[in-house]
Amino acid sequence: MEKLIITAAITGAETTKKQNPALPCTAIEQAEEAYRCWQAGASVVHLHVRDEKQSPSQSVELFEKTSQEIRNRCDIIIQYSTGGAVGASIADRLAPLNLKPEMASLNAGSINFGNEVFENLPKDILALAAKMKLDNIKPEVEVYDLGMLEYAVTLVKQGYLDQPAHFQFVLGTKHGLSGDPENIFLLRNKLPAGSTFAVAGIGRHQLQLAPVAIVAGGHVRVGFEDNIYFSKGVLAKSNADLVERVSLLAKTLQREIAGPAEARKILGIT
Ligand code: KMH
Ligand code: ZN
Repeated sequence: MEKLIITAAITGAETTKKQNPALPCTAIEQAEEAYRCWQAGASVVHLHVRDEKQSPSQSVELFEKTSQEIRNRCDIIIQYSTGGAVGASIADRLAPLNLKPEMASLNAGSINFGNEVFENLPKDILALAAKMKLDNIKPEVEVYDLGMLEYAVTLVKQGYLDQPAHFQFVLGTKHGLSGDPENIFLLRNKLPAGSTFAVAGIGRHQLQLAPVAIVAGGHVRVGFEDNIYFSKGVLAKSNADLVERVSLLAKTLQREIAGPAEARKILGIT
C-alpha cells in the first residue's frame, strides 16, 4: 500500500475562534499551525484565508502572504480552497489560482450546506478544472455524494480532469453522504483505475473514519475546518494534535506516512 498522505484543513471558512480559540486566522498563525502540522506528519495543508475581522476571504494578497509564510517554515504542499465560503463569487474563488499553488480543491457539485446552498454550477466546475489544467495545479475533487462522484468520473473520462485523479470523500455532512464507514467503500468502488482518494470525516466522523481510510488504502484529512474537538466535549488545542493522532493510528496500523516529497510522487505533482 502506498504511504499515507495526511492533509491538515487548519481553518476552513465556517469555524470561528469563538467555537475554538485555537483556530488560526492570521497569516502568521496559519503558517505556524501549518508548520506544527507538518512536524506532526501532515504533507498537505488545505488553505482558506481570513481577513482582519476573521471573516472568510478569497483575497489573492492574503493567499500569497500566507503561502510565503508557510514556505518560509516548511515544504508542506499548499492546497488552496476554491470552495471558499458559501456565496463567494466564482471569480473570487478562481482568482487565487493565479498564484499557481501546487494543489487546489475542486467541488464536484452543488449541495445544501446548513440552511444555504453551496453552489457549484457545471460551467463553474469546468472553468475551475480548465484553469487548474492550464496552470498545472493538481485538483483534489471534493465529493459529498455518490452522484457527484459519478459526475466527476465523467469529467475524467472526457478529459477535463487528468488521470490519475485525486478525490476527497467528504462524509458526515448533514445533506450529503453520512459518516457510515460503508460509504468509503461505496465511493472507492466507483473510482477510475489508478485514482487516489482521501477521506474527510465531519465532526465525530473525523476520528471514526480515519482508521477505515487508512486500512482501505485511502488518505486522511483532519483539522478544524471539519472538526474542532479532540474527544467528546473536549476542544482540540491545535490542528497538530489531530494530525499527530492520525500519525499514531497509521503507525499502529503499520502504514507508513508520506512526507511532502513522497506525497508529490503519489499525487503526480510535478
Ligand atoms: N466552505 C465550504 C462551503 C473547499 O474548500 O473546497 C466549502 C469548502 C470546500 O470548504
Ligand atoms: Zn475547505
